[in-house]
Amino acid sequence: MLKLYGIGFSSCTRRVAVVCKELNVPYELIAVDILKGEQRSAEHLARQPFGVVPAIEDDGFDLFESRAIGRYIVAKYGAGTTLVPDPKDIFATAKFEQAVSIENNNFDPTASQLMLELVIKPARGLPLDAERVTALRATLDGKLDAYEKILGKHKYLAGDILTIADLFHLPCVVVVQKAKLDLLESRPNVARWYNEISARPAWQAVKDSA
Ligand SMILES: N[C@@H](CCC(=O)N[C@@H](CS)C(=O)NCC(=O)O)C(=O)O
Repeated sequence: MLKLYGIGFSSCTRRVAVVCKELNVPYELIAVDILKGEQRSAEHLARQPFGVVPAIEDDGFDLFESRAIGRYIVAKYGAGTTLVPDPKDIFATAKFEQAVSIENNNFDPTASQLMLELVIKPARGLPLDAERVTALRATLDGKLDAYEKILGKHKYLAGDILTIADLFHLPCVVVVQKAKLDLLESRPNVARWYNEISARPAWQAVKDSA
């Protein structure tokens, strides 16, 4: 069975878990507790040299970086699905690559910092930095204006078909929603997209823990 090294509450671990659930790929979650610093153990650094989670081992094949793992899982176990476009369709593939880059460059850097302030710091008993939350919120506000335009043209980020680029947002976008920053609700197309992707059974299965 695919071994997923990470921790249930981590957004990056759940980014992999949601793809597994979409495709009914069973996995064994092997705890690397980032609150205890286990990500920096020699054992984990051998599988993830940057000292973060997640990493996988699948039938002797090792991989780290949550988005690369998601794409590997679709390539290996998702034949016939549309979670990644057929590489022969160069236009759909180009739009998909665009969507993956949008998430990685325009959403995650801010949303994951909000996650740090709103989830990780409280879990470590540290106070959140309210000024930083306000600044991050303002940055994300601008980025989501662009999302609203894109999602006004088509249902999902890469077109009218759901791809893993949409799913990659889930762990952090849910934190944004829970934080009641009024960033999603105030934008009808973003709200529609968020409501649809977050209601998927795959996400419901891992929303609390991978
Ligand atoms: N780009 C990496 C980011 C991994 C990452 O930042 N993981 C976080 C948890 S979501 C982590 O391990 N944090 C612990 C630390 O930074 O010490 C990926 O997507 O796999």
